[in-house]
Amino acid sequence: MINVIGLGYIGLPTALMLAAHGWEVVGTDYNQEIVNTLNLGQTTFKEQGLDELFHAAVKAGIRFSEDYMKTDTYILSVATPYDKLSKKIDPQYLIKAMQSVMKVCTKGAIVIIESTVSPGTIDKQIRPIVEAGGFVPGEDIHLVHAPERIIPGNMLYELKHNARTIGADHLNVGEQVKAIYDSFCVGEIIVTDIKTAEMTKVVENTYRDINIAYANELVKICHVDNMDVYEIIRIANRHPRVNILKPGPGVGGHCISVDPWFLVGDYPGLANIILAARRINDSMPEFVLERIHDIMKENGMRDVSRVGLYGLTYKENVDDMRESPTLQMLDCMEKHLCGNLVKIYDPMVKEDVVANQYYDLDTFLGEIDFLVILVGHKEIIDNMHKLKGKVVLDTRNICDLEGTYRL
Ligand code: SAJ
Repeated sequence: MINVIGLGYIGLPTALMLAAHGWEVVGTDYNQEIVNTLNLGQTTFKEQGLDELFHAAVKAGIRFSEDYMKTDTYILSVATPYDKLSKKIDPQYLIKAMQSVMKVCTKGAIVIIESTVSPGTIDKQIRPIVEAGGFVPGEDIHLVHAPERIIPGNMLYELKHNARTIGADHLNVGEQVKAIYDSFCVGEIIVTDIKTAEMTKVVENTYRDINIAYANELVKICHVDNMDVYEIIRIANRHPRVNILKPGPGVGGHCISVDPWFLVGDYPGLANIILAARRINDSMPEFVLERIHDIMKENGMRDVSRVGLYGLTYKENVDDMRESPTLQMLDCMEKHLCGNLVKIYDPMVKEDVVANQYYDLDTFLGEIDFLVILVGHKEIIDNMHKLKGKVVLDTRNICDLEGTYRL
């Protein structure tokens, strides 16, 4: 039996996938609401194909509980937030989960950590918990790091097709864990040591952050001399060895905007490009605000309440708002007392998270003259024709209406 601990964005799909592929699975979460919702037959977040997989897993016998199980295999996919001040990882949930596992597990158990951690965390913070439990790590209890790599919006496809890394102390344990993932994953599975697996995961997300920062820096450079950054990137990317990512209003989400800080925090003075990239990406929400201000001026607009921000989530077609550039923009706007005046709308977010009400697209568009597209949800792409006659600032380069402003 596999006990998957932490039923969030990663743990839930992983647990469901395992159950749908023949494993006996119990999903555990300390959050009673999540467990209750799942036990009532509903999923807890939106993701392409998740509901179908959920039903298949339920049919296959998956169970959900607040309790940890006595078994031989655990997968830990709990949140690993970072401390905004120190910019270091905060492993409190992982530590608590590990301590709870130690109370129920027996000799020979394998504990697979999927949560992203900064390099060295498992050695420094998790091994001692195994020892405190009266076990010898690597002999009685086997620690494994199998960092998740799936992208929100296309999680289930990537869970099946992406290559994976498995870090273990002993090759035979790595191979044993590989066999578990092999049951549903057709991608390559690479077995290595734990620290290499930890570092590789952080390096991947940092690479993407740096590449996006380059695109965002180009936006600012091109803006000075009125050059078309999108055309420049499009042509540059025709070079066989160039692939610049897309500029945007900033980098959000709980991964790309967080993981690079682990390297900055642990290697100050060395992680220089990484730090510069973080700063560039973090400066984008303010850059967008400056653009809004300039465009209002150019069009003789004064009334902030006729400005509408489209998109609250950190990226398109997901319902996750963590570290979202729009929320960062609203923070800056609050300082200028206009954050609660602008209209905000996001079809993926059903709760009233900011001062604004929830609108449908038509009502929202009816109340504004100036639309700022911050997230390229499918809904807005399908309804571009409704934007005719409005001033539009498109931060995602998805709108082809004449006269549209871009970054
Ligand atoms: N973004 C841009 N321009 C781009 C691509 C993204 O501005 O060209 C922005 C997005 O709008 C978003 C942020 O960057 O605000 C991050 O989005 P993303 O789609 O790049 O990545 P995440 O955070 O959804 O998922 C990443 C993935 N990592 C990599 O691609 C290296 C995923 O594979 C990881 O599993 C995930 O982080 C994670 O959990 O670590």
